[in-house]
Amino acid sequence: MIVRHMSEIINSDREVEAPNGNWVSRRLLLDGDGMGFSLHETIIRAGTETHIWYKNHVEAVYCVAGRGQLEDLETGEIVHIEDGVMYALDLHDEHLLSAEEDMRLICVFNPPVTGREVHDKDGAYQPHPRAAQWAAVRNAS
Ligand code: 9YT
Repeated sequence: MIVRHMSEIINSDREVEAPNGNWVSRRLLLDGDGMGFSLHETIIRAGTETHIWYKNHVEAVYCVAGRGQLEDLETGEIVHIEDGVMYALDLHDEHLLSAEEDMRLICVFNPPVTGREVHDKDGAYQPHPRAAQWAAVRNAS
């Protein structure tokens, strides 16, 4: 069993700050933990807007505090985010994520994030080293 407290994550290698300061990600579970997903608590800072396009991952996000919105850049759909809202980027949906208040989000990635990934110029994380294997698993389900 793996047991961790957030106090062990903060100020460790598992705490990753966006270079533009828009968010901080506290990575409770990573690829090396062998769970098949990574589990993060992310704080999206109030007043920020972030372009995100996870071409190489799927992500589920559950908001437990704060308020903001997501704009789907393909469909134009606006999703209002607050405590209790979950969204899943099952189609690698390109979007803008903005926060009116600091938002506390619980995020799950597959393939798992491996360490200290931050967004590239397109808003993506680099592919997992065994991305093809993970794609085969997802396609089989
Ligand atoms: C919601 C979202 O994807 N925010 C960006 C950071 C990401 N959740 C992470 O790496 O924790």
